Amino acid sequence: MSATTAPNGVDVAGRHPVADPSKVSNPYKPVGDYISNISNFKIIESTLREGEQFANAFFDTETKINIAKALDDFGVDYIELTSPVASEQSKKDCEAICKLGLKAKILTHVRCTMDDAKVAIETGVDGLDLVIGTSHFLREYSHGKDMAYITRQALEVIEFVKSKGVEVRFSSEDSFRSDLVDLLSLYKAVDKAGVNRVGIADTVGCATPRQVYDLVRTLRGVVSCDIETHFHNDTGCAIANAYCALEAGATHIDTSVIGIGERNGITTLGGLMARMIVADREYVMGKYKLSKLKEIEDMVAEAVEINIPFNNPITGFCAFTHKAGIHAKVGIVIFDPYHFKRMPLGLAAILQNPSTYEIIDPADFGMTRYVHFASRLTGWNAIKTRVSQLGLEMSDDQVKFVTAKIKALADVRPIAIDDADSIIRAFHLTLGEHPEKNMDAAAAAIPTA
Ligand code: HCA
Ligand code: CU
Repeated sequence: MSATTAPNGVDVAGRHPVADPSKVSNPYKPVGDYISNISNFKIIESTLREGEQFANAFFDTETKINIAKALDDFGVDYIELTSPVASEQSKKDCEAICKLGLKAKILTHVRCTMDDAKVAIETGVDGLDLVIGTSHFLREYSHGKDMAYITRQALEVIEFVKSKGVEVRFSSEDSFRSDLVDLLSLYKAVDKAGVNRVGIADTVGCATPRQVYDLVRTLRGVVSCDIETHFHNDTGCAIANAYCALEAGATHIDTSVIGIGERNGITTLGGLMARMIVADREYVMGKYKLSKLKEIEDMVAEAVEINIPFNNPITGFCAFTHKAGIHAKVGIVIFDPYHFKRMPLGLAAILQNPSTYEIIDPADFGMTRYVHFASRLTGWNAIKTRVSQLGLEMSDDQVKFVTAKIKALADVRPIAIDDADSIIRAFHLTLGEHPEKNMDAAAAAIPTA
Protein backbone atom coordinates (compact mmCIF):
# COMPACT_ATOMS: atom_id res chain seq x y z
CA MET A 1 0.00 0.00 0.00
CA SER A 2 1.43 3.39 -0.89
CA ALA A 3 1.94 6.22 1.58
CA THR A 4 -0.94 8.10 0.01
CA THR A 5 -3.36 5.25 0.50
CA ALA A 6 -5.46 4.85 3.63
CA PRO A 7 -5.98 1.39 5.18
CA ASN A 8 -9.37 1.09 3.51
CA GLY A 9 -7.70 1.36 0.09
CA VAL A 10 -8.96 4.89 -0.53
CA ASP A 11 -6.19 7.38 -1.38
CA VAL A 12 -5.75 10.83 0.09
CA ALA A 13 -7.87 12.38 -2.60
CA GLY A 14 -10.73 10.09 -1.62
CA ARG A 15 -10.39 8.01 -4.75
CA HIS A 16 -10.21 4.28 -5.04
CA PRO A 17 -6.88 3.47 -6.65
CA VAL A 18 -6.80 1.94 -10.11
CA ALA A 19 -7.13 -1.79 -9.60
CA ASP A 20 -4.29 -4.07 -10.62
CA PRO A 21 -6.21 -6.78 -12.49
CA SER A 22 -3.72 -9.45 -11.46
CA LYS A 23 -4.44 -8.77 -7.78
CA VAL A 24 -8.19 -8.38 -7.84
CA SER A 25 -10.20 -11.55 -7.47
CA ASN A 26 -12.89 -11.84 -10.12
CA PRO A 27 -16.35 -11.89 -8.55
CA TYR A 28 -17.76 -13.18 -11.85
CA LYS A 29 -15.48 -16.15 -12.13
CA PRO A 30 -17.27 -19.46 -12.56
CA VAL A 31 -18.65 -21.19 -9.52
CA GLY A 32 -16.26 -24.03 -8.62
CA ASP A 33 -18.13 -26.97 -10.06
CA TYR A 34 -16.76 -30.22 -11.46
CA ILE A 35 -19.37 -30.36 -14.19
CA SER A 36 -18.91 -26.84 -15.57
CA ASN A 37 -16.95 -26.18 -18.76
CA ILE A 38 -16.92 -22.41 -18.45
CA SER A 39 -13.12 -22.55 -18.40
CA ASN A 40 -12.74 -25.21 -21.03
CA PHE A 41 -15.07 -24.89 -23.98
CA LYS A 42 -14.76 -25.15 -27.75
CA ILE A 43 -16.39 -23.12 -30.49
CA ILE A 44 -18.06 -24.63 -33.52
CA GLU A 45 -18.29 -21.62 -35.81
CA SER A 46 -21.24 -21.90 -38.13
CA THR A 47 -21.22 -18.62 -40.09
CA LEU A 48 -20.58 -20.70 -43.20
CA ARG A 49 -23.49 -23.06 -42.47
CA GLU A 50 -26.14 -21.58 -40.16
CA GLY A 51 -25.04 -18.15 -41.41
CA GLU A 52 -25.74 -19.14 -44.99
CA GLN A 53 -29.36 -19.60 -43.92
CA PHE A 54 -29.52 -15.88 -43.03
CA ALA A 55 -31.95 -13.96 -45.22
CA ASN A 56 -29.29 -11.76 -46.84
CA ALA A 57 -26.51 -14.31 -47.15
CA PHE A 58 -24.91 -15.17 -50.42
CA PHE A 59 -21.28 -16.16 -50.04
CA ASP A 60 -19.23 -16.69 -53.16
CA THR A 61 -16.20 -18.97 -52.96
CA GLU A 62 -13.74 -16.18 -52.33
CA THR A 63 -15.83 -14.74 -49.51
CA LYS A 64 -16.22 -18.14 -47.91
CA ILE A 65 -12.47 -18.69 -48.04
CA ASN A 66 -11.76 -15.26 -46.56
CA ILE A 67 -14.23 -15.86 -43.75
CA ALA A 68 -12.85 -19.34 -43.07
CA LYS A 69 -9.28 -17.99 -42.92
CA ALA A 70 -10.29 -15.14 -40.63
CA LEU A 71 -12.13 -17.49 -38.27
CA ASP A 72 -9.16 -19.82 -38.25
CA ASP A 73 -6.84 -16.94 -37.41
CA PHE A 74 -9.22 -15.88 -34.64
CA GLY A 75 -8.78 -19.34 -33.17
CA VAL A 76 -12.15 -21.07 -33.44
CA ASP A 77 -11.88 -24.80 -32.90
CA TYR A 78 -14.20 -25.91 -35.70
CA ILE A 79 -15.62 -24.36 -38.84
CA GLU A 80 -18.94 -25.81 -39.93
CA LEU A 81 -19.88 -25.68 -43.63
CA THR A 82 -23.11 -26.02 -45.54
CA SER A 83 -23.96 -29.52 -46.67
CA PRO A 84 -22.29 -30.48 -49.96
CA VAL A 85 -25.64 -31.97 -50.92
CA ALA A 86 -27.24 -28.52 -50.88
CA SER A 87 -25.80 -27.55 -54.27
CA GLU A 88 -22.96 -28.29 -56.66
CA GLN A 89 -21.15 -25.08 -55.65
CA SER A 90 -21.57 -25.86 -51.95
CA LYS A 91 -19.77 -29.13 -52.55
CA LYS A 92 -16.91 -27.45 -54.47
CA ASP A 93 -16.55 -24.78 -51.78
CA CYS A 94 -16.46 -27.42 -49.08
CA GLU A 95 -13.68 -29.24 -50.91
CA ALA A 96 -11.76 -25.99 -51.44
CA ILE A 97 -11.93 -25.04 -47.75
CA CYS A 98 -10.80 -28.54 -46.72
CA LYS A 99 -7.72 -28.04 -48.87
CA LEU A 100 -6.70 -24.77 -47.18
CA GLY A 101 -4.88 -26.63 -44.43
CA LEU A 102 -6.40 -24.56 -41.63
CA LYS A 103 -5.73 -25.27 -37.95
CA ALA A 104 -9.47 -25.40 -37.25
CA LYS A 105 -11.20 -28.68 -37.97
CA ILE A 106 -13.62 -28.54 -40.87
CA LEU A 107 -17.08 -29.98 -40.43
CA THR A 108 -20.02 -30.23 -42.72
CA HIS A 109 -23.60 -30.37 -41.58
CA VAL A 110 -25.76 -33.04 -43.19
CA ARG A 111 -29.04 -34.85 -42.72
CA CYS A 112 -28.62 -38.17 -40.99
CA THR A 113 -28.90 -40.32 -44.12
CA MET A 114 -26.46 -42.64 -45.84
CA ASP A 115 -26.76 -40.71 -49.11
CA ASP A 116 -25.79 -37.38 -47.53
CA ALA A 117 -23.06 -38.93 -45.42
CA LYS A 118 -21.43 -40.57 -48.43
CA VAL A 119 -21.25 -37.30 -50.37
CA ALA A 120 -19.94 -35.45 -47.30
CA ILE A 121 -17.13 -37.93 -46.64
CA GLU A 122 -15.85 -37.47 -50.20
CA THR A 123 -15.22 -33.73 -49.64
CA GLY A 124 -12.30 -34.36 -47.29
CA VAL A 125 -13.85 -32.89 -44.12
CA ASP A 126 -12.55 -33.70 -40.62
CA GLY A 127 -16.00 -34.51 -39.36
CA LEU A 128 -19.71 -34.73 -40.03
CA ASP A 129 -22.43 -33.03 -38.02
CA LEU A 130 -25.44 -35.28 -38.47
CA VAL A 131 -28.85 -33.90 -37.71
CA ILE A 132 -32.39 -35.27 -37.61
CA GLY A 133 -35.63 -33.86 -36.27
CA THR A 134 -37.04 -35.57 -33.19
CA SER A 135 -39.82 -33.21 -32.07
CA HIS A 136 -43.36 -34.34 -32.73
CA PHE A 137 -43.70 -31.38 -35.12
CA LEU A 138 -40.82 -32.57 -37.25
CA ARG A 139 -41.79 -36.21 -36.99
CA GLU A 140 -45.33 -35.44 -38.09
CA TYR A 141 -44.83 -32.60 -40.54
CA SER A 142 -41.27 -33.02 -41.85
CA HIS A 143 -39.77 -36.48 -42.31
CA GLY A 144 -42.64 -38.56 -40.87
CA LYS A 145 -40.37 -41.15 -39.15
CA ASP A 146 -40.88 -42.69 -35.68
CA MET A 147 -38.20 -42.95 -32.99
CA ALA A 148 -37.37 -46.61 -33.66
CA TYR A 149 -36.71 -45.79 -37.30
CA ILE A 150 -34.68 -42.68 -36.39
CA THR A 151 -32.51 -44.72 -34.00
CA ARG A 152 -31.84 -47.50 -36.52
CA GLN A 153 -30.94 -45.00 -39.20
CA ALA A 154 -28.71 -43.00 -36.85
CA LEU A 155 -26.76 -46.09 -35.85
CA GLU A 156 -26.24 -47.13 -39.45
CA VAL A 157 -24.97 -43.71 -40.55
CA ILE A 158 -22.76 -43.31 -37.47
CA GLU A 159 -21.15 -46.67 -38.09
CA PHE A 160 -20.45 -45.71 -41.68
CA VAL A 161 -18.92 -42.32 -40.79
CA LYS A 162 -16.77 -43.87 -38.09
CA SER A 163 -15.51 -46.51 -40.51
CA LYS A 164 -14.17 -43.62 -42.64
CA GLY A 165 -12.09 -42.36 -39.72
CA VAL A 166 -13.64 -38.90 -39.34
CA GLU A 167 -15.38 -37.27 -36.37
CA VAL A 168 -19.09 -37.72 -36.01
CA ARG A 169 -21.65 -35.71 -34.12
CA PHE A 170 -25.29 -36.64 -33.82
CA SER A 171 -27.86 -33.96 -33.08
CA SER A 172 -31.59 -33.64 -32.86
CA GLU A 173 -33.33 -30.61 -34.32
CA ASP A 174 -35.78 -28.92 -31.96
CA SER A 175 -34.46 -30.82 -28.93
CA PHE A 176 -36.38 -28.70 -26.43
CA ARG A 177 -39.74 -29.70 -27.88
CA SER A 178 -38.80 -33.35 -28.15
CA ASP A 179 -39.93 -36.01 -25.71
CA LEU A 180 -37.25 -36.25 -23.01
CA VAL A 181 -37.38 -40.01 -22.67
CA ASP A 182 -37.16 -40.48 -26.45
CA LEU A 183 -34.31 -38.05 -26.67
CA LEU A 184 -32.28 -39.58 -23.85
CA SER A 185 -32.67 -43.12 -25.13
CA LEU A 186 -31.67 -42.06 -28.63
CA TYR A 187 -28.59 -40.24 -27.31
CA LYS A 188 -27.68 -43.15 -25.08
CA ALA A 189 -27.73 -45.43 -28.11
CA VAL A 190 -25.58 -43.13 -30.28
CA ASP A 191 -23.15 -42.57 -27.43
CA LYS A 192 -22.76 -46.32 -27.09
CA ALA A 193 -22.17 -46.50 -30.84
CA GLY A 194 -19.17 -44.20 -30.32
CA VAL A 195 -20.12 -40.71 -31.55
CA ASN A 196 -17.66 -37.94 -30.66
CA ARG A 197 -20.44 -35.56 -29.69
CA VAL A 198 -24.16 -35.35 -29.31
CA GLY A 199 -25.86 -32.05 -30.02
CA ILE A 200 -28.77 -30.23 -28.47
CA ALA A 201 -30.44 -27.66 -30.70
CA ASP A 202 -32.93 -25.00 -29.72
CA THR A 203 -34.11 -24.70 -33.30
CA VAL A 204 -36.98 -22.31 -32.58
CA GLY A 205 -35.30 -20.28 -29.82
CA CYS A 206 -37.84 -21.22 -27.19
CA ALA A 207 -35.56 -22.39 -24.37
CA THR A 208 -34.76 -20.48 -21.19
CA PRO A 209 -31.41 -20.75 -19.40
CA ARG A 210 -32.98 -22.82 -16.67
CA GLN A 211 -34.46 -25.30 -19.15
CA VAL A 212 -31.08 -25.47 -20.86
CA TYR A 213 -29.35 -26.20 -17.59
CA ASP A 214 -31.81 -28.97 -16.77
CA LEU A 215 -31.63 -30.67 -20.16
CA VAL A 216 -27.87 -30.48 -20.57
CA ARG A 217 -27.28 -31.55 -16.95
CA THR A 218 -29.59 -34.52 -17.41
CA LEU A 219 -27.91 -35.46 -20.68
CA ARG A 220 -24.50 -35.13 -19.04
CA GLY A 221 -25.53 -37.94 -16.71
CA VAL A 222 -26.57 -40.17 -19.60
CA VAL A 223 -23.79 -39.87 -22.21
CA SER A 224 -20.04 -39.92 -21.84
CA CYS A 225 -19.21 -38.21 -25.16
CA ASP A 226 -18.91 -34.44 -25.64
CA ILE A 227 -22.05 -32.28 -25.77
CA GLU A 228 -22.52 -29.58 -28.39
CA THR A 229 -25.25 -26.96 -28.10
CA HIS A 230 -26.94 -24.70 -30.62
CA PHE A 231 -29.20 -21.83 -29.63
CA HIS A 232 -31.44 -19.66 -31.75
CA ASN A 233 -32.09 -16.15 -30.54
CA ASP A 234 -35.82 -15.65 -31.13
CA THR A 235 -36.39 -14.64 -27.52
CA GLY A 236 -32.99 -13.05 -26.95
CA CYS A 237 -31.60 -15.89 -24.81
CA ALA A 238 -28.98 -17.34 -27.17
CA ILE A 239 -25.88 -16.12 -25.33
CA ALA A 240 -27.28 -16.77 -21.86
CA ASN A 241 -28.36 -20.24 -22.95
CA ALA A 242 -24.89 -21.01 -24.26
CA TYR A 243 -23.36 -19.94 -20.97
CA CYS A 244 -25.81 -22.03 -19.00
CA ALA A 245 -25.16 -25.03 -21.23
CA LEU A 246 -21.45 -24.79 -20.37
CA GLU A 247 -22.28 -24.53 -16.69
CA ALA A 248 -24.29 -27.73 -17.04
CA GLY A 249 -21.44 -29.61 -18.70
CA ALA A 250 -21.76 -28.89 -22.43
CA THR A 251 -18.37 -28.85 -24.15
CA HIS A 252 -19.00 -27.13 -27.48
CA ILE A 253 -20.98 -24.01 -28.44
CA ASP A 254 -22.22 -23.19 -31.93
CA THR A 255 -21.82 -19.56 -32.93
CA SER A 256 -21.98 -17.36 -35.98
CA VAL A 257 -20.47 -13.95 -36.63
CA ILE A 258 -22.96 -11.25 -35.53
CA GLY A 259 -25.29 -14.21 -34.95
CA ILE A 260 -26.43 -14.52 -38.57
CA GLY A 261 -28.65 -17.51 -39.27
CA GLU A 262 -32.28 -18.50 -39.76
CA ARG A 263 -34.66 -15.72 -38.69
CA ASN A 264 -32.74 -13.56 -36.19
CA GLY A 265 -29.97 -16.11 -35.87
CA ILE A 266 -28.00 -17.83 -33.12
CA THR A 267 -25.45 -17.16 -30.36
CA THR A 268 -23.04 -14.52 -31.65
CA LEU A 269 -19.32 -15.20 -31.68
CA GLY A 270 -18.56 -11.75 -30.26
CA GLY A 271 -21.32 -11.92 -27.65
CA LEU A 272 -20.08 -15.28 -26.47
CA MET A 273 -16.56 -13.87 -26.19
CA ALA A 274 -17.90 -10.96 -24.13
CA ARG A 275 -19.77 -13.33 -21.82
CA MET A 276 -16.85 -15.74 -21.44
CA ILE A 277 -14.07 -13.18 -20.94
CA VAL A 278 -15.91 -11.90 -17.90
CA ALA A 279 -15.96 -15.43 -16.49
CA ASP A 280 -12.46 -16.55 -17.42
CA ARG A 281 -10.28 -13.89 -19.01
CA GLU A 282 -7.16 -16.02 -19.02
CA TYR A 283 -8.77 -18.88 -20.94
CA VAL A 284 -10.42 -16.63 -23.49
CA MET A 285 -7.40 -14.37 -24.02
CA GLY A 286 -5.09 -17.36 -24.25
CA LYS A 287 -7.14 -19.10 -26.89
CA TYR A 288 -8.78 -16.50 -29.12
CA LYS A 289 -7.28 -13.53 -31.00
CA LEU A 290 -9.85 -11.07 -29.73
CA SER A 291 -8.33 -8.08 -31.49
CA LYS A 292 -9.52 -9.65 -34.77
CA LEU A 293 -13.18 -9.69 -33.77
CA LYS A 294 -14.07 -6.33 -35.25
CA GLU A 295 -12.38 -7.13 -38.54
CA ILE A 296 -14.26 -10.43 -38.87
CA GLU A 297 -17.57 -8.81 -37.99
CA ASP A 298 -16.98 -6.05 -40.52
CA MET A 299 -16.10 -8.62 -43.18
CA VAL A 300 -19.28 -10.62 -42.57
CA ALA A 301 -21.48 -7.52 -42.21
CA GLU A 302 -20.25 -6.29 -45.56
CA ALA A 303 -20.75 -9.70 -47.18
CA VAL A 304 -24.38 -9.87 -46.07
CA GLU A 305 -25.02 -6.13 -46.38
CA ILE A 306 -25.98 -5.32 -42.82
CA ASN A 307 -24.74 -2.86 -40.23
CA ILE A 308 -23.29 -3.97 -36.92
CA PRO A 309 -26.19 -3.45 -34.48
CA PHE A 310 -25.64 -0.49 -32.12
CA ASN A 311 -26.16 -2.76 -29.12
CA ASN A 312 -23.78 -5.46 -30.27
CA PRO A 313 -21.50 -6.55 -27.42
CA ILE A 314 -17.94 -5.23 -27.88
CA THR A 315 -18.27 -3.77 -31.39
CA GLY A 316 -21.60 -1.92 -31.31
CA PHE A 317 -20.66 1.71 -32.06
CA CYS A 318 -21.43 2.78 -28.50
CA ALA A 319 -20.38 -0.41 -26.66
CA PHE A 320 -17.72 1.53 -24.75
CA THR A 321 -19.18 5.04 -24.89
CA HIS A 322 -19.91 6.71 -21.57
CA LYS A 323 -22.42 9.50 -21.58
CA ALA A 324 -23.93 10.25 -18.18
CA GLY A 325 -21.93 12.75 -16.15
CA ILE A 326 -21.68 10.45 -13.17
CA HIS A 327 -20.19 7.73 -15.40
CA ALA A 328 -17.85 9.95 -17.29
CA LYS A 329 -14.88 10.12 -15.00
CA VAL A 330 -13.18 7.52 -17.13
CA GLY A 331 -12.28 9.09 -20.39
CA ILE A 332 -9.45 8.87 -22.78
CA VAL A 333 -11.21 9.50 -26.06
CA ILE A 334 -14.29 11.50 -26.86
CA PHE A 335 -17.15 10.81 -29.15
CA ASP A 336 -19.00 13.28 -31.31
CA PRO A 337 -22.65 12.22 -31.41
CA TYR A 338 -23.46 14.80 -34.01
CA HIS A 339 -21.10 13.63 -36.69
CA PHE A 340 -20.81 10.02 -35.58
CA LYS A 341 -17.08 10.25 -35.64
CA ARG A 342 -14.51 9.53 -33.02
CA MET A 343 -11.84 11.97 -32.03
CA PRO A 344 -8.82 10.54 -30.26
CA LEU A 345 -7.64 12.99 -27.70
CA GLY A 346 -4.74 11.12 -26.19
CA LEU A 347 -4.54 10.16 -22.57
CA ALA A 348 -6.53 12.27 -20.20
CA ALA A 349 -5.32 13.10 -16.75
CA ILE A 350 -8.16 11.20 -15.15
CA LEU A 351 -7.15 8.69 -12.54
CA GLN A 352 -10.41 7.00 -11.88
CA ASN A 353 -10.98 3.30 -12.31
CA PRO A 354 -12.82 2.37 -15.56
CA SER A 355 -14.07 -0.82 -13.90
CA THR A 356 -16.60 1.33 -12.07
CA TYR A 357 -18.81 1.30 -15.16
CA GLU A 358 -17.25 -1.35 -17.36
CA ILE A 359 -17.08 -5.08 -16.92
CA ILE A 360 -14.99 -5.58 -20.05
CA ASP A 361 -11.75 -3.80 -20.84
CA PRO A 362 -12.11 -2.55 -24.43
CA ALA A 363 -8.34 -2.89 -24.87
CA ASP A 364 -8.67 -6.69 -24.62
CA PHE A 365 -10.47 -6.48 -27.96
CA GLY A 366 -8.27 -3.76 -29.42
CA MET A 367 -11.10 -1.28 -28.87
CA THR A 368 -11.11 2.14 -27.22
CA ARG A 369 -13.28 3.75 -24.61
CA TYR A 370 -15.16 6.97 -25.40
CA VAL A 371 -16.53 9.71 -23.25
CA HIS A 372 -19.50 11.45 -24.75
CA PHE A 373 -19.24 14.93 -23.27
CA ALA A 374 -21.32 17.10 -25.58
CA SER A 375 -24.74 16.47 -24.10
CA ARG A 376 -27.12 17.64 -21.38
CA LEU A 377 -26.07 14.62 -19.30
CA THR A 378 -22.42 15.61 -19.22
CA GLY A 379 -20.55 16.33 -16.01
CA TRP A 380 -17.66 18.51 -15.02
CA ASN A 381 -15.13 15.66 -15.00
CA ALA A 382 -15.77 15.00 -18.67
CA ILE A 383 -15.51 18.71 -19.45
CA LYS A 384 -12.36 18.99 -17.37
CA THR A 385 -10.80 16.29 -19.52
CA ARG A 386 -11.84 18.15 -22.65
CA VAL A 387 -10.44 21.42 -21.31
CA SER A 388 -7.07 19.85 -20.70
CA GLN A 389 -7.12 18.14 -24.09
CA LEU A 390 -7.65 21.56 -25.65
CA GLY A 391 -4.50 22.63 -23.83
CA LEU A 392 -6.34 25.11 -21.63
CA GLU A 393 -6.07 25.73 -17.93
CA MET A 394 -9.02 26.33 -15.67
CA SER A 395 -9.73 25.92 -12.00
CA ASP A 396 -12.31 23.35 -10.96
CA ASP A 397 -14.77 26.15 -10.22
CA GLN A 398 -14.31 27.54 -13.70
CA VAL A 399 -14.78 24.09 -15.26
CA LYS A 400 -17.96 23.63 -13.24
CA PHE A 401 -19.19 27.00 -14.39
CA VAL A 402 -18.53 26.31 -18.06
CA THR A 403 -20.04 22.83 -17.67
CA ALA A 404 -23.27 24.46 -16.52
CA LYS A 405 -23.25 26.62 -19.65
CA ILE A 406 -22.69 23.62 -21.93
CA LYS A 407 -25.48 21.71 -20.21
CA ALA A 408 -27.83 24.67 -20.54
CA LEU A 409 -27.29 24.84 -24.31
CA ALA A 410 -27.52 21.06 -24.68
CA ASP A 411 -30.83 21.18 -22.85
CA VAL A 412 -32.27 23.22 -25.69
CA ARG A 413 -30.84 21.41 -28.71
CA PRO A 414 -28.43 18.62 -29.61
CA ILE A 415 -24.89 19.97 -29.58
CA ALA A 416 -21.75 18.88 -31.38
CA ILE A 417 -18.23 18.77 -30.04
CA ASP A 418 -17.56 22.03 -31.85
CA ASP A 419 -20.38 23.72 -29.93
CA ALA A 420 -19.00 22.58 -26.60
CA ASP A 421 -15.50 23.56 -27.65
CA SER A 422 -16.49 27.08 -28.64
CA ILE A 423 -18.21 27.58 -25.30
CA ILE A 424 -15.06 26.41 -23.53
CA ARG A 425 -12.74 28.51 -25.70
CA ALA A 426 -14.85 31.67 -25.53
CA PHE A 427 -15.08 31.39 -21.77
CA HIS A 428 -11.38 30.73 -21.42
CA LEU A 429 -10.39 33.59 -23.73
CA THR A 430 -12.28 36.13 -21.68
CA LEU A 431 -10.88 34.85 -18.42
CA GLY A 432 -7.66 36.59 -19.50
CA GLU A 433 -4.69 36.90 -17.30
CA HIS A 434 -6.50 36.95 -13.96
CA PRO A 435 -9.16 34.32 -14.39
CA GLU A 436 -10.53 34.47 -10.85
CA LYS A 437 -11.51 38.13 -11.31
CA ASN A 438 -13.07 37.73 -14.70
CA MET A 439 -15.74 35.08 -14.26
CA ASP A 440 -18.61 37.46 -14.94
CA ALA A 441 -17.05 38.94 -18.05
CA ALA A 442 -16.16 35.49 -19.28
CA ALA A 443 -19.67 34.26 -18.72
CA ALA A 444 -21.03 37.11 -20.78
CA ALA A 445 -18.81 36.08 -23.69
CA ILE A 446 -20.18 32.56 -23.92
CA PRO A 447 -22.13 31.92 -27.12
CA THR A 448 -25.76 31.13 -26.35
CA ALA A 449 -27.14 29.69 -29.56
C1 HCA B 1 -31.98 -25.88 -38.83
C2 HCA B 1 -31.02 -26.91 -38.30
C3 HCA B 1 -30.28 -26.47 -37.11
C4 HCA B 1 -29.37 -27.62 -36.74
C5 HCA B 1 -28.60 -27.47 -35.48
C6 HCA B 1 -27.66 -28.60 -35.19
C7 HCA B 1 -31.24 -26.15 -35.93
O1 HCA B 1 -33.11 -25.88 -38.41
O2 HCA B 1 -31.59 -25.10 -39.67
O3 HCA B 1 -27.30 -29.35 -36.08
O4 HCA B 1 -27.26 -28.72 -34.03
O5 HCA B 1 -31.31 -25.03 -35.50
O6 HCA B 1 -31.91 -27.09 -35.51
O7 HCA B 1 -29.54 -25.30 -37.38
CU1 CU C 1 -29.94 -23.56 -36.31
